[in-house]
Amino acid sequence: MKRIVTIQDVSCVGKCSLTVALPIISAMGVETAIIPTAVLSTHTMFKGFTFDDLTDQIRPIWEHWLNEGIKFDAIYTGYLGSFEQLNLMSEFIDKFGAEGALKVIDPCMADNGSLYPGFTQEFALEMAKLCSKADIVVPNLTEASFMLQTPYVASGYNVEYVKDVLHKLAALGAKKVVLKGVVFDAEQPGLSNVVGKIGIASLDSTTGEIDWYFHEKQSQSFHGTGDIFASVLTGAMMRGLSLHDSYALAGDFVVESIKQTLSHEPHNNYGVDFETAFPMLINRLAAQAK
Ligand code: PXL
Repeated sequence: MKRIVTIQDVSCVGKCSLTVALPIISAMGVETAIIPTAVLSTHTMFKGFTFDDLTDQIRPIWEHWLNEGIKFDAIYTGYLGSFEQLNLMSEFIDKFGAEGALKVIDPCMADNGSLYPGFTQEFALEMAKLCSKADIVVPNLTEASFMLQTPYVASGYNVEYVKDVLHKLAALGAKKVVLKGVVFDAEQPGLSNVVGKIGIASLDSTTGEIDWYFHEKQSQSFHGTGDIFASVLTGAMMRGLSLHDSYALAGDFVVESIKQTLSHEPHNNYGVDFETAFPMLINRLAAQAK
C-alpha cells in the first residue's frame, strides 16, 4: 500500500484541510500520515474561531520519523499559515522528497479574487517559491494571480490567456501545473462545448503538453472543495491513474459532493457532503486503478 503524508491544519468543524484529506485519501486505499500545522475551532470563514499554532511540533515529528526510517510515496501540502511553516515545508520536502516521493502542493490561500483572512501578497510570493519544489501544483485562478502578481481576471478571458497563465506558473519551477476554476464565456478554438461548464487546465512542463477537462458547473459554490480536489488528485495518482484521469476524477467527485449537499435539506453552508458521494469515488477508482 502506498503511504502519503499530508501537512495542513485541523479545522475542527468546517469540512476542509485534514478533516477531508484524511478520510478521502484513506478511503482511496492509501495510508495517510499527517502533520497538523494548527488547530482551529472552525475554518477562517466563521467569525470568532480559535487558533492554536503547532509549528513547534513540525520538526520534532519529522525528526522522530527520520529516526524510525519512515518514508513516503507522496507529500501533499495544503493550507499553511505562516512564513515559518513555508520554510519548514521547503526543508521537509528536501528531506523526505529526495528519494522520488511525488510532491503535490496546493497553494491554498485565496479564492474569488481575494486572499483568505490573514494572508498577504508577500506570503503569496513565498508560496510561489515553495511551489518551485513541486511535481504538481494545483492553484485556482485567484491563487495563480497572487503568485504571479498579475491582476485577477474574473471572466471574459480566452484560451490563450489560460495557456499564458499555465506557462507563467510552470516558470515558477513546478513540473506540472493543474489550474482549477477555468470558465469560458464563449466557445474557444481547439476546445469543444465548454460554455456553461467549469474546467481544469494542465501543463506538463517536461513535454509542453496542455490538457483540459471540463465538467458541469453547479449553481452554488462551497468552502473546502479545493481541499477535496487536491486530496482526490493525490490519492488517484497514488493508485496509478494518469494526471488527466486523476484531476478528472477529482473534479467529478467535487461535483458529486456538491450535488449531494444540495439534495440534503437542511444542508450546512460551510462545506460539502462528500461523505455520501464516496460510492461514486470508490466505484470509479475500482474501475480505473492499477
Ligand atoms: O479550505 C481551505 C482552508 C483550510 N484551512 C483553513 C481555512 C481554509 C479556507 O479558508 O480557513 C483554516
